[in-house]
Amino acid sequence: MSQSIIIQVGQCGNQIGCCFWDLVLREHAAINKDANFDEALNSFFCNVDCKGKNIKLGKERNKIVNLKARCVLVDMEEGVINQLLKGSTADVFDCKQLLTSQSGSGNNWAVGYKFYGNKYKDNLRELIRKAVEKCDYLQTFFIILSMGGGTGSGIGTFLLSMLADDYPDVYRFVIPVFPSCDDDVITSPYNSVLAMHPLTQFADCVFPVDNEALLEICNRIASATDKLKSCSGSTSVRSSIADSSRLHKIKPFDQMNNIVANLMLNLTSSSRFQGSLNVDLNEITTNLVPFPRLHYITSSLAPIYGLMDVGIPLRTIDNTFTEAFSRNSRLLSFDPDVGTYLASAVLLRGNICYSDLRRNIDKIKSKLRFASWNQEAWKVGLCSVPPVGHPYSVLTLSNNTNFASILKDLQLRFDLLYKKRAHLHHYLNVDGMTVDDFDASMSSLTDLIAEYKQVAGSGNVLPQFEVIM
Ligand SMILES: Nc1nc2c(ncn2[C@@H]2O[C@H](COP(=O)(O)OP(=O)(O)O)[C@@H](O)[C@H]2O)c(=O)[nH]1
Ligand SMILES: [Mg+2]
Repeated sequence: MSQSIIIQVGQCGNQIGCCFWDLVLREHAAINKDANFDEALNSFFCNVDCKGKNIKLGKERNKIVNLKARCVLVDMEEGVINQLLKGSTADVFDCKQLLTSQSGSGNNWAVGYKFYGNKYKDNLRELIRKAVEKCDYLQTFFIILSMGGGTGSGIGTFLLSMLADDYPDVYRFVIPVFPSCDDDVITSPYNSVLAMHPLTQFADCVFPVDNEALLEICNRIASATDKLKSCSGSTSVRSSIADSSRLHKIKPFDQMNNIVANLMLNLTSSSRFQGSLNVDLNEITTNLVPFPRLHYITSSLAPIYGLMDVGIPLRTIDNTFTEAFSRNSRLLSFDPDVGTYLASAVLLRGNICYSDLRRNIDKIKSKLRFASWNQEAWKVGLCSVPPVGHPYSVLTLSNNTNFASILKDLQLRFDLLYKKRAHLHHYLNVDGMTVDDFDASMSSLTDLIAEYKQVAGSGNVLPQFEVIM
């Protein structure tokens, strides 16, 4: 089995990454009762002896000595990573695999990309090299970041361009959190548009989520849990995230991050476990990305379980399917029904028979509009290992042209600031940052929106791509 390295950048990237490692460890602990270091673990973890030396997976099964996550932690302040190093998953992080600084990027993409990117490029390259050295067959880098801040969006996309240069044959998957309209960062439209440029140029696949959709899901989970509690006669709990956070001593973003971590868990289950119809990560790119720049894959997930919904009754496979395709399960707030599906995938986990799968796909397929030149654009994956605590799960992945609506919103919000040149001086004060960076990023975004429009309609113009001879 191949290996992946997770690069978590900035506050959001590190907090989601931490949730992912927690869930992955739980999942493997539930399955791997003998505590053997096996192929499944090897894909995301190293096994390290008491002197810190890497024990390679041999022909003989090895006992687990110390599991270390195949990851690199980057933040330009110390607080978040220091918290991770005190948390319940602290042992899984290798202290030599992190880079922090003191003052942060001040919600400014230019500080992240241009200033810190340049300052720390050798350190970053060295960290990545060390993580790569521990792999036998590295297939994918995952980068987790937020688009709205400065470090994740800036250094995260700097790293992406560096990986494209240094490891052109290794897939680059990005999980970005897009800002919502009422985002807490005023400069988030600038940061997001500037980050979109390298994301479109250098990523193989991007799986965008947004905080608006994640928060809505959390609110629904909380009110469903309340209903269950009041039905069963226990003390009623008010359905607010703040309340549930207090009750369960969780931080405000924890539940939302848990959902993103579940997306990653399901996305990577086939590369960690066996299945009758396994979909490897390279197949996702081949099947879901018909044109290189149009590589934004939206997702929905069922059952969506945060930290609160223990006790929600188990669903049948048909219910799980219906739930996965409902608007309530989308991890990005946009409407795919308005757009055209360029390709779609359903990744299932659990003991599901093929006829159940076919029946459900046929039922749903007739309701979705696919591109005329690709009516059969369905990819199906079946991983036999179910998620912990549930018999099945369904992850849907879609390349839908209405992703352009998210981009248009970003464009509008960017324009409002940019027309007045508001906040611009903070960016232009950073060495190497010019107005050209803004204009090039905006023009790349405008082109991307136009390309989605072209493939959605019957236009003859093909999306941009380079053919390397
Ligand atoms: N879902 C989620 N969003 C976050 C988290 N932390 C920050 N954000 C969002 O990310 C954006 C700010 O980025 P942040 O990651 O704090 O900046 P950075 O540290 O400079 O990369 C804002 O839109 C925040 O609402 C998190 O843990 N989870
Ligand atoms: Mg930060």
